This record gives sequence, structure tokens and C-alpha cells, in this order.
Amino acid sequence: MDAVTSLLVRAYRGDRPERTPVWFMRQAGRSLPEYRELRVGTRMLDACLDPALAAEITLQPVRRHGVDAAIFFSDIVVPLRLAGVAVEIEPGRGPVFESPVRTREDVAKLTAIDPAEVAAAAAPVREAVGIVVDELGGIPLIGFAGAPFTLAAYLVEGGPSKEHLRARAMMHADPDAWGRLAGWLARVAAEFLGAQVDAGASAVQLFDSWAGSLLPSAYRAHVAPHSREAIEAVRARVPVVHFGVGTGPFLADMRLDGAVDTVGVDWRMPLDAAVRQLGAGVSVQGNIDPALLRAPWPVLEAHVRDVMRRGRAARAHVVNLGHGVPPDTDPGVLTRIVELVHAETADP
Ligand code: 1CP
Repeated sequence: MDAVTSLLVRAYRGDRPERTPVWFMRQAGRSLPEYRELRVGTRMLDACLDPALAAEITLQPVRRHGVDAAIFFSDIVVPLRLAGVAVEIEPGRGPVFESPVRTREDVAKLTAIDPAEVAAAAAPVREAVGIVVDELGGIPLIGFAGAPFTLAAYLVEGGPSKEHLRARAMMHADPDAWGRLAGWLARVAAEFLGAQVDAGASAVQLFDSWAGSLLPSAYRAHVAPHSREAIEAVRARVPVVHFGVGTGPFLADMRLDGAVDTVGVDWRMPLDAAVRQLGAGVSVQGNIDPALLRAPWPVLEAHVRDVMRRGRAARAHVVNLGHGVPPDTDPGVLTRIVELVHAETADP
């Protein structure tokens, strides 16, 4: 089986394969002792841009859990670093920018950078993806990027925030500056996705993790068109997954007018209800509640079975969590979920 005909790619495209594929958002990372060991002494973004290290970290959860996909070890701010933006990832906090982008002048200065710089500087990314794809031998690699709004949520604020007020305010206070910023971020994300697909990624996921903070009308008017632009170039080449947290009030808009093959659903909405909102012609991914990872196994097992049963309402389903693996998760629990999902066949 090669990566193109993998269970994962078939499910994303809408064919219900003989068994349901499973992987976990943030499967590469702090829940794994072998990750923590490798990361000692290396800053996060330096690790992302070290091809051998990034490749090894990407492969760790595939070896350990037997998941049906790898997700490339990187971060949503890596393309900004490649564009020359001063950004660091602070341990325990997240992305922090030296100069927040808050005014029209800030936006003008940033968007003067040619997004093609990202592709030119992405050699370590292409090299890492190449190593991973060779090692995976048919297991698909998922590439990813942050969607323009989620990137802007960090960039405008200057770091992590709860409600992303500054980015949400900019689109109403100065729609023109917002449009230029989000348009530029879309091209940066597109270059990053393109580099991963060129090097052999079999699917991509656009993370709009913080889109749930938006009013649905603001999402439609000021965000969705830019997210669509970010995936426009790759969507003819590989299946596209679109994920956000708390996007229930405008879930159908996450289809981006049919440009998306699969919508990632967080844990708040049962998958059958999500499918009713989404309509036909799209696959779903999700949505085990990360909180249940700490429950006794019989409780978690019943939840995973319920997620799988509800996922049958969709044309196809890829099992995942409703958001990322919490850092203190017992990795053995994730392996056990993979075994459970693999023991079930997709057809009754
Ligand atoms: O100190 C460390 O070890 C760094 C922790 C860490 C890791 C392991 C960060 C900082 N990023 C990552 C890797 C990462 N980031 C991956 C790797 C692949 C995998 O999933 O296994 C991916 C896909 C991301 C994407 C990412 N970064 C998102 C979207 C996904 C999501 O979880 O919603 C977001 C929002 C970020 C920003 C970010 N980077 C790091 C942190 C701690 C955060 C969140 C900060 C916040 O809470 O606002």
C-alpha cells in the first residue's frame, strides 16, 4: 500500500475504507518521554528547522502507537520565522513575537516581505519531509499550516491570548489593513503547505484553532476567504482537512464552499450532529474529548466507541481527538485507543 491509496487518504477523499484510520493531533510532542529526551538543549524552532531531528520526532509516535498517519513536527509560526519575522516559542507559553503587528504601518512593513521568501528558506522543511516520507514506507505524512486568523491571533497580540481581541478588533476597526495582513498570511501558509506537499506530504491540515472566538458573520466576511486562499494551490494535489476549536456555530462554513475534503470537529459537538450541520460530501475527523484520556479505561473505551458510532453518519471518518494531546497524557492510553479503533471494522 502506498501513501496515495492509504486508508487515511481514502477516508479524507470520501471512500469509507475497510477500517477507520486514527491519528492524534499533537501526537509528536511532550506526552512522549523519547521526545522530551531528544529536545533537551534545543529551542523549539531550532528543533523544527533541524531536518534529522524534526524527522525523528515526527516518526516517534508512529513507531510507538502504530497510528495511521504521521503529522509533520513543526509549528504554525515556522513559516513566519522562514519569512524573517522575529519569533520564538517560549517553553510552557507558546509563540512570542518581538514586534507585534498592530497598526497599518506595522502591516505595511510586514507585508512588504515577499511570501516567496518562505519557499526559498524552506529547504530544511523539504529535507525533513523527504526523510520522513522515505522512512514511513507507505504510511502517509500530513503536512499542516496555521490558518491566517490563528496566525494573526498571535501576531497582532504579540503572543498567546485567550480571546484574541486585538486580531478580532482589527478586522472591524481597519478592514483594509486586516485584509492585507490576512491575505499575506494566506500566501505564507500556502508556500509552507506547498513546500511540504512538494517534498511528499500526502494530505494537509489547516489549523484555524482559534476561529471559534469569532462571530459567524465575521468569520464569513473577514476570515474564510483568506483560509480558502491558503489551501487553493494544494487542494488539487492532496486532500485538505480544516480544523478549528469551538466552530460549532458556523461549522458548515468550515467547508470553505466545498474546497475542503474533511472537517475536523472538536469535542463539544457529537459527530452525528456535526454531520447534520455539514451536509453531504465531506468527511469528518475527531472527536474524542481530551479530558476523557484521564478517565478509567472502560469510561474512555465507551466514549471512543460512541465517537465511532456517531462518525458513521458521515461519508467517512478519521478518528482523532477533539483537540491536541494534553502534555501530561499517559502515552499508553493513546496506544490502547489505536488498538481499539483498529480492532473495529468500519462496516457492521
Ligand atoms: O516546548 C515545547 O516542547 C514546545 C511545545 C510545542 C510543540 C510540541 C509547540 C509550541 N508547538 C509544538 C508542535 C506543533 N505545533 C505541532 C506538531 C505536530 C503534532 O501535532 O504532533 C503542530 C501541528 C502544531 C501546531 C500549532 N501550534 C497550533 C495548531 C494546533 C493546535 O493545537 O491547536 C497552535 C495553536 C500552535 C501554537 C503553539 N505552539 C506551541 C504552543 C504551546 C502553542 C499554543 C500556545 C497557546 O496556547 O496559545
